[in-house]
Amino acid sequence: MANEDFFDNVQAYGKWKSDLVTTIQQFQDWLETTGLEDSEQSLKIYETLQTLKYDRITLAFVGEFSRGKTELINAIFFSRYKRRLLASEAGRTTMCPTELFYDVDEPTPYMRLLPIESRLEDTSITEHKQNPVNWTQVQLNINSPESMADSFAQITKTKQVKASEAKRLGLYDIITDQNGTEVSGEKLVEIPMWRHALINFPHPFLEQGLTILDTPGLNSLGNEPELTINMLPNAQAAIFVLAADTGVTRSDMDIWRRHLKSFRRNRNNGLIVALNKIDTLWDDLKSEQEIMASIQRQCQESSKTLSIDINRVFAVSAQKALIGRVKEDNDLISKSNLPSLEHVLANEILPQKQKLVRNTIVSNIFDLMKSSKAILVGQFNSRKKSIASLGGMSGKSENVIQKLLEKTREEQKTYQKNAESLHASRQILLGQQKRLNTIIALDKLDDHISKSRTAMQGSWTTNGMKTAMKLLFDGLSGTITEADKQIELTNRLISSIYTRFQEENEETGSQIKAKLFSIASYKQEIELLYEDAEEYRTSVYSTLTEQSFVIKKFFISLVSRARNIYYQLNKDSDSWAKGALTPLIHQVKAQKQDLQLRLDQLKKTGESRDSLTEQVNELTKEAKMLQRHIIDLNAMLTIVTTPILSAKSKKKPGTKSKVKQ
Ligand SMILES: Nc1nc2c(ncn2[C@@H]2O[C@H](COP(=O)(O)OP(=O)(O)OP(=O)(O)O)[C@@H](O)[C@H]2O)c(=O)[nH]1
Ligand SMILES: [Mg+2]
Repeated sequence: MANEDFFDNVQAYGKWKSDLVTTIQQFQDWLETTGLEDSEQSLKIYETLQTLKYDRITLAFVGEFSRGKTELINAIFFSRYKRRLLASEAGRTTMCPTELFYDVDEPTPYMRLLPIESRLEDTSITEHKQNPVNWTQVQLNINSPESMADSFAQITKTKQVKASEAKRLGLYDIITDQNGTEVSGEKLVEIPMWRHALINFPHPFLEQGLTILDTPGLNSLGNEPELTINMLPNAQAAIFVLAADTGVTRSDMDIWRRHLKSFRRNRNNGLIVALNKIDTLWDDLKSEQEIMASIQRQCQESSKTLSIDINRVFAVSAQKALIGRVKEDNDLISKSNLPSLEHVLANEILPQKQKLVRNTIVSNIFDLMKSSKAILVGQFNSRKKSIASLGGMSGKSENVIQKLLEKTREEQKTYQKNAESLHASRQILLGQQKRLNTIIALDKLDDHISKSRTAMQGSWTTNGMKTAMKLLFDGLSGTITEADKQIELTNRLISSIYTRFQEENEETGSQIKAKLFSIASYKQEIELLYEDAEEYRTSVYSTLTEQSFVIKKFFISLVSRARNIYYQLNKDSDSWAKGALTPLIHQVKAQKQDLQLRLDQLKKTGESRDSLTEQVNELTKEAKMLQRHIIDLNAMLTIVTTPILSAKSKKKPGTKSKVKQ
């Protein structure tokens, strides 16, 4: 009994992505063939393809040490290696946060380890990731599970350093002996060897865009603010691991409160609780019912203590599931109950995120396709009309044709006026976008950052940090309010341009809708960041006395997430403003071609009626070709709008697969 559901779902997502990439590439070729290609569209297509290529779903395993997080990862993802791949032992085992993923730009498997000493620098882990030279690289031999397990053992490595050094690294505040007396700075203490581990590994799940984040227990979590401020809030799903033999302890609650806040705030979306080690409750002297009842009781207690729906709590045994899968013992796997956790992961947790990705990508590409389709349909209709009118023209006098020519020239003048006014509107719009760019420029953010940094100079203390944070967030919300006003103006301008266009072009105009921009989601992101930061700030001071170090790290993580939000806002608003009038510009271009075509025909007819049949033939050929292009585009539209077929939907009898095979 393998974890088929989970596997199928991740596979289905991967297949959906690769079909979509193929279709988007076909669309790019199609645009070239039909002559509709332009640089803005190409850029949007390129960005969408990049988003798909680098899209990742992060599933984090969080919990106090020794609850079985790593054992769960081994059982869910790596049982096919028929051994325990990642080290899982009694006591503290995983010494640094570990990300397992597939690096699309670097197919050779590797493990990169960031030395613990890097904590002394003002560089965030996110920044370090861009620069492999700062990491110690270990090649992985994926054909030998033994050698891989050996390499992965690095993650558990510690080393002995003087207490003063550990303190300098911010890993301990006051170091005391068993009697509670402060130890001398010369005494040797044990610290993790690495600060962070990256494992690039061609596992089918990881290749489909899944990242697994294994985290160490409480102390290490608190020591690396970047985990709380950046990595965990950015994960799409998390499994909080408890153990049946300990119940919910105070430190479990601490982690739940401090590190899973982003999920809890979101009505526990994407969050699952694993009550692990239920095998410790198995007892040959008790009946099956008694054991079940005691497990059920523990689940209920945990659900109540954590205020999470009981359906989100899964009593499992990671260890027995792993043994069961290694030994192919289906009864044991089933008794471990891991398949039911995997089922929810596969059919509810992952699809939530997949839907989000799908909605953004599909809406981008769908709009481009619809706008192109409208143009081709317009061209097709105009050919049809021309064919009909040419048919009636054979008996017409020179005079009538002359009149028609004049009428078309009049239309051409109106078109010219429309085109000029659209061009002028575009210039105004670009001017407004420039103003928005100035308001939200990254340099401006850097200004706020440096002001708040200055406010802290020399006082990396609780109060210093409080003032600095206030300065930073006041600056950020001021900018957002200013940007909001500017966006409102631009939205109004765009709406009025579209309304005018629709009034002037009754036939085609009504099919195109203006796309407006909203800053609400970025504003919310900033607010969430503030909440996370406040929570971290107030909680960390009660546990650490060596504050300046953690505050520094905390500030760096905070700034890094704020910069990401700003960067995204800049990128999205720019791409929106640049593309806001594209559908209208396309329509106008199509009108121009149409008018020119009609003029040419009338001229030819005026010169000789004999050319009529030839013209009709030519137009019929063109209409057929346009029809073929439209049919091809319709097929692409169908693929783009096809839902991702989950394991569940695939298994329904009689369901027809819509995904292109
Ligand atoms: N009986 C039993 N033991 C388990 C189970 N899962 C894990 N363990 C054991 O518990 C110990 C800790 O497991 P780990 O997977 O290392 O725990 P962890 O949560 O990753 O701990 P850290 O890495 O230190 O944060 C190991 O000895 C595991 O074999 C289980 O389901 N049942
Ligand atoms: Mg572990």
